[in-house]
Amino acid sequence: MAHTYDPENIFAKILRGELPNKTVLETAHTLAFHDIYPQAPVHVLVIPKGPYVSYDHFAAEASDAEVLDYTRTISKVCEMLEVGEKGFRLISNAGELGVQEVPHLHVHILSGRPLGRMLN
Ligand code: IU
Repeated sequence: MAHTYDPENIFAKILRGELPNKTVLETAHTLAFHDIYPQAPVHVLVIPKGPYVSYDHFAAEASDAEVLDYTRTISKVCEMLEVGEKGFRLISNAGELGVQEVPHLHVHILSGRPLGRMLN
C-alpha cells in the first residue's frame, strides 16, 4: 500500500492545533480523543503524532519509542474508560477496501454496547 502522507488531513490539523478535539489522553508520541460521530457509547480514536498513514506504515517505519508509546497508550485509555471488564473492540481501517476515511493512522476503541460480529 502507498504510504504518501497528506499533511492536510483532518487529524494532522488536530495535531497542529488548527482544529479542536476532545482529548482523553496525550503523551509524548500519541493523542487519544473522542470521535465526533460516536458509533457506540464509548468511541475514542487513538493516533500517533508522527506522519503515518496506516498501521502497516507505522509498524514498518516508526521508532521503538513511538510504537511502545502508542500501544501502551491504547491500553491506558482502555483502562481509563474502564472497558476491560465488559469488553471492547479495536479497529484500524486502512486504504480503499478498509474504507479508511482519514489518511492518518487511527485505532478506534469501541465499547458500551454489544458490537455485533462485524462493524460494517
Ligand atoms: P475511518 O476509520 O477513517 O473510517 O474513521 C474516521 C473516523 O474519524 C470516523 O469515525 C469519524 O467519525 C472520525 N472523525 C472525527 O472524529 N473528527 C473529524 O473531524 C472527522 C472524522 I472529518
